[in-house]
Amino acid sequence: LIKACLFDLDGVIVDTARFHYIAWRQLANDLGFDLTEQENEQLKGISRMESLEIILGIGGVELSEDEKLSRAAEKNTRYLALCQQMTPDDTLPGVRAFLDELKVASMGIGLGSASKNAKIILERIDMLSYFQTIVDGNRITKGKPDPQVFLMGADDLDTLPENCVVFEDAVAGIQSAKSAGMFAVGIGEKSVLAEADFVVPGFNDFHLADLVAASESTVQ
Ligand code: G16
Ligand code: MG
Repeated sequence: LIKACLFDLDGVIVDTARFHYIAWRQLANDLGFDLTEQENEQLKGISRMESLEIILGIGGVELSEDEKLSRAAEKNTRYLALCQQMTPDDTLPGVRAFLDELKVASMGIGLGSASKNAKIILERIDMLSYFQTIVDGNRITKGKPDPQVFLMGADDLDTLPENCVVFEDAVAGIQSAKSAGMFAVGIGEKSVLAEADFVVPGFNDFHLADLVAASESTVQ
């Protein structure tokens, strides 16, 4: 029985993933190498400092701890400048309608994001009021694929993990949802999100009835 839905932010509610990529790629370029779109895929859902470590590994570059902090801060400044262009129209197609359906059905609604900028972004796209709880990068101590982010969300909503559904676009996020014991809906491509219980390309033409049908037909 589904009682609550927990949403990832980047790539699920809003397409900030492309801004993260632009800002990380610029950082890589500044250090003298490139970051491909495919390499960027492994950064999705991963915290800022962990992402930086992965990128430095790709480029074979070593930095001091101070330099890492200042490069990460620089990346975030660039990222937030790009996010300034966003408006409520940048909410991904079908998301608002789906959340309206959940509200009508009295479902719990929570956010589970690795981002420290989650609230700023939700405000920009005028979506903050939908969420009864926000678990973001400022609250968690263990990032995805650890289940902490979604377990905290379920707890905030007084809902058992088995009654929660997670919507995720990242491999690490699907793993996090599955280790939390939740039904995981992948947003994106089946080939990438193979560990999800169910995959849809997006929320367009996706309704609560489709979710219920999918969760009932999947043996967990
Ligand atoms: C997001 C992105 C990641 C990003 C992380 C931290 O997670 O997918 O690429 O590195 O947040 O973001 P920030 O630098 O804003 O704190 P999610 O979980 O919302 O997909
Ligand atoms: Mg994401």
